[in-house]
Amino acid sequence: MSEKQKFYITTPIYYPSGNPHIGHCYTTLACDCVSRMKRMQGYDVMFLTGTDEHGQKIEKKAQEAGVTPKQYVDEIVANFKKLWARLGITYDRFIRTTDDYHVEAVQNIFKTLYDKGYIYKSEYKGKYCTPCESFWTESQLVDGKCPDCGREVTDASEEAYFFKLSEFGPRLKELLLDEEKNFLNPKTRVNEMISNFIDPGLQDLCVSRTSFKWGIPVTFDEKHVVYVWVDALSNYITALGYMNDAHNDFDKYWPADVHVMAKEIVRFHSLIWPALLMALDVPLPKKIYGHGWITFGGGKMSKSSGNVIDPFILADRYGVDALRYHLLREMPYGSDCPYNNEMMFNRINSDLANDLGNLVSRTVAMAVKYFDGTLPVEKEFTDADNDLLTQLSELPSFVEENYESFHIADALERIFRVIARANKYIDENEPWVLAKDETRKPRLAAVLYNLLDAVRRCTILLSPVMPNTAPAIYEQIGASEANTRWEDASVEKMLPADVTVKKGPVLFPRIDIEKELAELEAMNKPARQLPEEPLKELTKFDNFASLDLRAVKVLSCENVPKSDKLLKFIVDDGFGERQVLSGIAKYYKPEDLIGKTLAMIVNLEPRKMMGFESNGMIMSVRDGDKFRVVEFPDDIKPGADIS
Ligand code: ME8
Repeated sequence: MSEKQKFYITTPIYYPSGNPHIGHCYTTLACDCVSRMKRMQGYDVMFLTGTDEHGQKIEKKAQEAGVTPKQYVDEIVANFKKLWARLGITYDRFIRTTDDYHVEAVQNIFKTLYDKGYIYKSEYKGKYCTPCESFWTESQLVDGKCPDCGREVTDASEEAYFFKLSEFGPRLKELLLDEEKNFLNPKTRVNEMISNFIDPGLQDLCVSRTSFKWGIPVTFDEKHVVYVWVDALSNYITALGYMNDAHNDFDKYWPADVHVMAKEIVRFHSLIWPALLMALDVPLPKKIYGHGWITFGGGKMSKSSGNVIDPFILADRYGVDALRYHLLREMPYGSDCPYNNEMMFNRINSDLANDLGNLVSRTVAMAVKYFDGTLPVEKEFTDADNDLLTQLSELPSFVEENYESFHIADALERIFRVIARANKYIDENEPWVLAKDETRKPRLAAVLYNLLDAVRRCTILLSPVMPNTAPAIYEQIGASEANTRWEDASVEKMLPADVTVKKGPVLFPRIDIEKELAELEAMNKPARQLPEEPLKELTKFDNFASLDLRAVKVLSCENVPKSDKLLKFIVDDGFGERQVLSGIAKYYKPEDLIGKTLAMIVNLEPRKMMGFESNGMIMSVRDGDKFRVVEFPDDIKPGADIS
């Protein structure tokens, strides 16, 4: 390449509403793999990642934590950066949407769209929950009620700015259907976008909010903040200096070569984002890739399911490259993939320890054993080498195409097929038999040389995925910088004819699966909770006998107004109905307790709480920092005494 070609690749900017997990790792690793390959190919790469820090959700989380939104995100952003450093992510730029230059640029973008007539002021109509101060759409409601608190909602409207998304339907459809551009991948997502969104008719998009503060203010109407997706999507150009002075490489890197993300946000990237760019008269990104999800036990990740999936722990225990390899190898193109530790251990044992690790250690060990580590120059190559060599020569272009189009798992699968072929080549050629016959030494040297060169070529292609392992392998097989550039994977017999190998540590120790699973599970168990109070002093039986403990049935249960602690019950105690209060509103929804049979002290003196009389006490048991009611099976009759 005379002048370096540029390559601009982005991950989504992640919400720092919680710490990063394995799902965030996948996208970032996929982008890292492609960036590393492109750099090796001589491209001038800009790999952008970052964090999307505004919005109501983060405002709320910060409030709950008792800190400012900025304090809240600062801590989590630091964890994202720490994780990317731990995983060897080679991003070139990290954007935070709270960075001043981004804020200024988004304000400029919003104003430009307003001045051009693409943004206009109107009324936002929706369902409003007054206590939550939230607008909901019809489809977000649960049983017609607020999805957050379950209360009634009312029709309401508020002043808001709208983006004329509806104007862009035809141009967006043309873009998505353009075979040559091949804009949105995988192809299946094109149909989804067209039939679910474009064909039914795109609605104008509400692009400002007044119900919360944590966002970028609209400069010409300060009670509004910019809708978080307009703020977020703009990062891909503001990070390069679009409408700001902090950077100066917009002309150099834009349009992006590829935006990478998971499927749930493809809609924002393939409809709203191009429409915003069209309105701004900015060229469109070249490609969008929406991969599937890493799923955890059929959906949500769960600490109690025995799946330690803290990426820091996995990287520390099994190595960064093993984790990188596993995630990239397992995720099929465009579809979902479950994560569990056992799958990872099997993958490490079979591919990395058995196939790759053994190939390297056996080959190096034989070169040491039969030739003291340095191969003789005289070699006898034969037709028996051809199959391995053909497979090796077909490999680089396949891997390049598949990495670049994010069929990373397919590329890795193919590399490991060739590694398996090399292992078979050892068995076919039986070096241990050749070694017994002095006249076969040139053949033995050729076999070992072919193996070392196969390892060299495969390792180059693996290096974007396993950047720490590659140099360790090069050292063992006597490869150097001069024969491990990207293009060297396509060149046969590049190792010196008298190559010298060097035994090294085991690349991937085998994992004792049962033992590891047990250890991870033990790490997951919460430490035993010590009782908060010491045991009380001994007491007389009569004291206990004076308490009237009964099973009671809950007839009704509701929240006490203005109290976030108390629930008000009407219970059947077997003799009649009574009202009782209990401070367990944080742990139960009232409706979940109705009909249950609970344990209660029924002869406590009445007591008033928040204006209501409580006649007795419902018994609960501590569960960590929560309380759970003591329940009996349904067939226990109300009034049954507890002794
Ligand atoms: O959506 N499997 O941020 P986010 C695979 N701020 N990928 C996963 C994943 C999983 N289980 N979980 C997360 C946002 N991801 C917006 C983006 S961009 C202008 C604004 C990855 O923190 C995947 O890339 O919810 C997904 O699209 C992204 O994290 C969502 O991150």
